[in-house]
Amino acid sequence: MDGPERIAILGVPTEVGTSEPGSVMGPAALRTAGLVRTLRDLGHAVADHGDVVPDGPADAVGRPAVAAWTRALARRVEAALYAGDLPVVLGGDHSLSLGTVEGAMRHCARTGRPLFVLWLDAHADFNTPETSPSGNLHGMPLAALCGEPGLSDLFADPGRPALDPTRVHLFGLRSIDAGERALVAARNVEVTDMRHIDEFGVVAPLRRSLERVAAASGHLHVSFDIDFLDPGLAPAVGTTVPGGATFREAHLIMEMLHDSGLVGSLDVVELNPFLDERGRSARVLVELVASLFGRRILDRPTPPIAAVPAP
Ligand code: 6HN
Ligand code: MN
Ligand code: MN
Ligand code: MN
Repeated sequence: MDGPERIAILGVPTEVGTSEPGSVMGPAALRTAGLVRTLRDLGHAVADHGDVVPDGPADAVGRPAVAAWTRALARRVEAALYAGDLPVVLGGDHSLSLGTVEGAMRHCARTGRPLFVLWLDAHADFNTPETSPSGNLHGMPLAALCGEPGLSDLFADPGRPALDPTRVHLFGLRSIDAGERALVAARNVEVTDMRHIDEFGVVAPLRRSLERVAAASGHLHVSFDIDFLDPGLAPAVGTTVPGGATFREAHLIMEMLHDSGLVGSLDVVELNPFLDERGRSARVLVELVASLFGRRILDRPTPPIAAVPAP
């Protein structure tokens, strides 16, 4: 992202991955809060492609429904990237990232660029059907993408190559279930938890991650779960966890992501407008997405990585 982008907006009104209804309204709320207009005002060429339609019967539930969304969205994201667009996917619960990341993986397989995933979330979303306490699929997308057993039926091709878990960075983690915790450690997923952020801030861990992506000429997919933010700032989510990111932390992350020029695709997920207070969570998300796409206070670019002390 080093100038005006061609942005493809894709709405994914689904809540089949969660037991709390309401995130089906997420894409509409983000549009109502002015996401498209805001990105256009920043000078980008924005095409709103409307809402994705899942493959298969409209009344599917459970895993077949998640699989239907995954298939449809993966195709749409792959096509957008192939066309040179930067897909911005509006959710919808976090199970939709199965489709976004799968689409980005197929694109990266074609271009030969490695895919890196920055997962801004209170949760790890690395449960399997074995480890999940809730059975909700929005708690499992990363495990499925990384090829953990019991989830391959969610993809069009059950033999698809797995996402490399060592290229996944969990950022903002503060709620993790026992089984997924063991799995995250065993797979060497990179984790910046809230304690780390409290002790060292967001800059050092994010810079190191971005340096790694840059050195590999990678495609960075950012998956932004609204519960990464503190519930006092963004209450509109069914899985709030206290002690989330402040506006200033999140804002700085977005500015750094913009300046990196590395973001190739974005999900904004888990907004549940039914739980919002006069639209404020949706508006906060629009502000943050604007910063990721180049809104800035002054023209002060991110200083070089050398300014951050090594660990
Ligand atoms: N999310 N770990 C819990 C579960 O049910 O597996 C919560 C998952 C939250 C999902 O953040 O998208
Ligand atoms: Mn560019
Ligand atoms: Mn979450
Ligand atoms: Mn999540």
